[in-house]
Amino acid sequence: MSLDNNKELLNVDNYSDDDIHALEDREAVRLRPGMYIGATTEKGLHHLVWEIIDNSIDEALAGYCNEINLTITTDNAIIVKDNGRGIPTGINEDTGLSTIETVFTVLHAGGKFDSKVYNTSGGLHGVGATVVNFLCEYLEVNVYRDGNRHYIRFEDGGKTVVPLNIADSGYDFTGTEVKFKPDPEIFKDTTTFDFETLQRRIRQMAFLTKGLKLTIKDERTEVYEEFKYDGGIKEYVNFINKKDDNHALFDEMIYSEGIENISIPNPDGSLREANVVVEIAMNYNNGYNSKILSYCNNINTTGDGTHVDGFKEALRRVLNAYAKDNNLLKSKDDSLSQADTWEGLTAVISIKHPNPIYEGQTKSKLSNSEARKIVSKIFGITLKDFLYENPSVAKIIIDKCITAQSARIASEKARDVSRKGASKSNSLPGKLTDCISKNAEECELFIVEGDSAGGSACDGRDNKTQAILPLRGKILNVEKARIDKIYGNEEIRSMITALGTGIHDQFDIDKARYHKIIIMTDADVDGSHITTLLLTFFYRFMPELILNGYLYIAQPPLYKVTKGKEKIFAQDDEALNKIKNELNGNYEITRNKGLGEMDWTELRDTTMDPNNRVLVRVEINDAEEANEVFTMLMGEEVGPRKDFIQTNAHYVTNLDI
Ligand code: 1YM
Repeated sequence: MSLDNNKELLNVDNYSDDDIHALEDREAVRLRPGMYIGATTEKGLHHLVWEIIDNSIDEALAGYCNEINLTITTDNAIIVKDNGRGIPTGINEDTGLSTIETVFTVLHAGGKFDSKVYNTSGGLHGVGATVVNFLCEYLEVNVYRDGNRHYIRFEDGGKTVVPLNIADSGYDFTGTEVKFKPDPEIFKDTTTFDFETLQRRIRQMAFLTKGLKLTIKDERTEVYEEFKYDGGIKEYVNFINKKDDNHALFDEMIYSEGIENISIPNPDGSLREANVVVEIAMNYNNGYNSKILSYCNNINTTGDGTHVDGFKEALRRVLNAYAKDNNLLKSKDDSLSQADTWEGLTAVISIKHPNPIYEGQTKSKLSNSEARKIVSKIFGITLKDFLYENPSVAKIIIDKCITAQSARIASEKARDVSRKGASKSNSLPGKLTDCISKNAEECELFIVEGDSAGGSACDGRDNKTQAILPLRGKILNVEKARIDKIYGNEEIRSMITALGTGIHDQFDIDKARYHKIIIMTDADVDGSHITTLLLTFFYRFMPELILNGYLYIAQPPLYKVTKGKEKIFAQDDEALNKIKNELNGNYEITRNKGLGEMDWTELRDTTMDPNNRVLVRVEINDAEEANEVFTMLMGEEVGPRKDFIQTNAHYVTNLDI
């Protein structure tokens, strides 16, 4: 739709500057929706819901609302309803429009109508209700206030079709209800909402806002769920722990909350005072992994950042001080390292910050330096008090840390040995067939199941940019092994050295020797198991690799069609059907189970050649989702795991590269 078309809709005699301005905003948003909601993919579609819910959450954080209801209707519209004060119904001085119409039709850059203290919006720019309206087929608002129901309706990307009016009266409650249907002309990929995506985020918001009741109803399937956690993030920690088979080392939850006042700059350069709110819950289980989920303003900071640094700093500092004071360390010099204090740790860190700054490629890492000090101080005091008030629990924690420390020291010795051993020859693992180029950006590492497929891959590769690392048999399950055993594992060691990045706290993405790491396994149960184990390893030890989009899964063709001497490979069922239609009769179809069923030229042409192959990029949008997924993947049932690896679209995206 062009601007000219819209001008026709105005009364040309008396259109005002404001009208023109509103139209320009609408055009700008509809022309480049990605700038406002990230993308017009399924993710962008769901972003619309977060924008509207955020206004309700804000009302809850302000203390006026204790229930939010989300409904997905049978025709894929969304209804969000809250029991807050209701959007004010008067006229806005600046716009001359009603406040309600202003909230939904004026782009408020710079926060003129942004009364929000904390920008809780799902990541991007907190662009709010107006952008949602501009991207919808229709949007209608019911505001219950002063006993009346105030109604307004917009259509065709935010044009007011029913002006604000009092529809009826006699209500004894207040609140806001927004119903909207995304415009399929904008959301070309899909306009179908995913129940699980919405449900997961609703549950997360319920954990992060204690006492707030959130409900979700899917009228397409008649599923209804309620979430309300009076214990807030304490219940979140228990929920995370319940998902795997570890048990808590003690019943007590360590819980810390506090507020600190800071000065933040206004747009005009002056300063204003505002509060940073900190909330942390943690405990330990008998496992080896740490699960630290972090949030800023209810947004999952998957890249962690200064709030998490402050937490880790305080944890190490206070545990060391307590251990020394109570003579619990073997020798006075053997301080616990940060990583020694993480084994079996589950923690949720949630801060509210009036002026958060995010960095990193995915803008998911908090970088405000004062957040580190504030979290470290507030949590440090709580932890110290907790340890002195619960000496028997303190002993359990310190013992756990000391065990981790011994394992670490043992593994460092093992690593030294392997380093010395390696430095005699080339420091790269012997099994690696490296590529010629040293420009990591163009280099690819294929991690291949088995020596024979490894051989074909070596023959079929482009030796300038493609390196091959064959793995023998199954790799260690890092979910179930402790750190010294992991470092001692031959297959894992050769992956670490080939990649060049180091792992854990020594990880450095800039040292990656390849920007594409491609897992290539057979399309059978063993193959998907190996893929799972590798994904788990990368997720636990090098999550940055995934966050930066370096990890891929190769997709060998599923079928081979033979007709006489001719062989044709089909990527999937769709491709197979096409081939069947083209060939008339007299062909044989076999399912391609292993990489070994192709010779090296076939492997090259179908699976390795960048011009032909299909790769799946591994993505993790949300650490909680990933934790859930990995627990499921590591379960005993092969069926769901296999389905997941082959079909899960949330977690992996298909790319034709
Ligand atoms: C389903 C979406 O938008 N609820 C909502 C929004 C507002 C208020 C209450 C509100 C805010 C204030 C005062 C205030 C908004 N008001 C505005 C603005 N639910 C939903 N509930 N009274 C009511 O912040 O002072 C923007 S959002 F700008 F009009 F104040």
